[in-house]
Amino acid sequence: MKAYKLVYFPIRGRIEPVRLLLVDNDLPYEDVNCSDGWPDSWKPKLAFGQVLQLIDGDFELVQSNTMLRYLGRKHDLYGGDVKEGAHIDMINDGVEDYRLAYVKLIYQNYDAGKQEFIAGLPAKFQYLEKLLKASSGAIVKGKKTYADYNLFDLLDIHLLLAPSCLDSFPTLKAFHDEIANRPNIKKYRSTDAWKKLPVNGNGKQ
Ligand code: 0HH
Repeated sequence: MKAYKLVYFPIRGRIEPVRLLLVDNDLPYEDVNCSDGWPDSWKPKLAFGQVLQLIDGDFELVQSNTMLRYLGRKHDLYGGDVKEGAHIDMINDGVEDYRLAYVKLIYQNYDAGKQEFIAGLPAKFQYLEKLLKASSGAIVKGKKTYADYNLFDLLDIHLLLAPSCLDSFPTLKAFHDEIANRPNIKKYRSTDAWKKLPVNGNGKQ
């Protein structure tokens, strides 16, 4: 199979869930660093002037959640019927809401807002805990979904911000542990290159 190309800055950022999906499912990809020549050589070529971008042969996509859904449809990670697909989308949209709040904290209000943000996490995570508990600890019971990787990454970056944030959420903690320990993902996350990769573009995490 031809390798996907992932165009982005050398950070985890919004591309990490896409990378994790590809890694876990043995789908080859190569990273293309857009720092060289940013913005002049890149912005005019990108549909909304922003990365990330996925290149699949002659097909180019931007928008991180669109990419996840595209890969989900292509590689059987979108549930078994329209209702399962909608359930997966619903959780992914919830993850996006929580990611936007995190991104706002990181880039706009880190020092002044961190403690209040952390204090508000249980009120958010209780919903995700309940949703996963209702499906035996998964987004869809017994199936991998594209949203697994987005939820995993969301939990992962929040654990960096607040290491005890999942202590009261055993279902979310088990979900995070299970994905972190899948062989391909464990190997990918154990490399020096991955450990050195900044989480966000401003060095905060
Ligand atoms: N809705 C889009 C999506 O989900 C949002 C994309 C987006 O915000 O795909 N793209 C940003 C880059 S992600 C962008 O293109 C934020 C990370 C910024 C890190 C930059 C520095 C890294 C240095 C190592 N931003 C550039 C722009 O808008 O001109």
